[in-house]
Amino acid sequence: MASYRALVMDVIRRADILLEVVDARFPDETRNNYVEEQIIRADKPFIIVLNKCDLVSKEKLEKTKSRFSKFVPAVFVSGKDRFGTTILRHKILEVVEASTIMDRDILVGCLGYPNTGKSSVINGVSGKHKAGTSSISGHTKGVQHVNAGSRIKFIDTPGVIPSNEFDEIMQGLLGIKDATHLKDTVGVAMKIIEVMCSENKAELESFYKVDIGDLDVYESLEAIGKRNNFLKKKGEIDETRTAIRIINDWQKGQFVV
Ligand SMILES: Nc1nc2c(ncn2[C@@H]2O[C@H](COP(=O)(O)OP(=O)(O)OP(=O)(O)O)[C@@H](O)[C@H]2O)c(=O)[nH]1
Ligand SMILES: [Mg+2]
Repeated sequence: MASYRALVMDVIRRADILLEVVDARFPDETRNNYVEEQIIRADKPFIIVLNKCDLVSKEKLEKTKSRFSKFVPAVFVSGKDRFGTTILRHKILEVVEASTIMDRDILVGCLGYPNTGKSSVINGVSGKHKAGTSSISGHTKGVQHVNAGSRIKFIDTPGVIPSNEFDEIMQGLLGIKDATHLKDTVGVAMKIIEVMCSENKAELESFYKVDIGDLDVYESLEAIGKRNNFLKKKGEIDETRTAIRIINDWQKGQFVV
């Protein structure tokens, strides 16, 4: 815990501007109060980067962006598709008032929970795969500098904010733990179904070619298992196998919420 705080403080101290990278599907949950307070206290500017915007409908993104923008500049991007990265580059230069830093590169610190896509955002803005990324969280080990050209230099950090702040279900939803590391796979899969049924049921139905209609969450999981022919010896549905499939599909980014 102490080392996480020390690392956050060190990056804030060195950077001219901070990016707080959040998962656009869970923007409130993946903002971090402690980090924001420290940035404000250090009197450094920051931008909230709503990453993974390819997995969220345009309407929801716009709503979140305008809600956040009342207090802090917010930009939505997809590090994966390199969407919004030019806007982010311009925003960085605009917010930091580049004209006041004439004699050196602008240092941009990137902070956020594990797996929110910090390294992917840096790569998206740099236009190159300079920062290592992985679907397994904890990929970025130490602090790394990435030169993005045109006077921007990023400080990439490991997912330093402790992910144990999240319960297991949320760790599954955020891809902090993959299916092999989750104990309650059925619980996580049921939460994914619940989220999809409230946000975009049609996508879930068409992806698995099932008709969910009025089924409850568990019955929906069973319907998906049945459709995939995930059966045990006696013909009952293999709920664990079904749950793992749903978690893998979710974490691969198959569903837009
Ligand atoms: N769909 C989608 N997936 C993304 C996006 N950005 C990152 N990812 C995926 O999210 C996972 C984590 O991306 P990283 O860039 O390694 O995330 P990070 O925050 O640097 O992770 P750590 O260094 O482990 O903390 C990878 O599987 C990426 O492919 C995005 O914009 N859209
Ligand atoms: Mg990383």
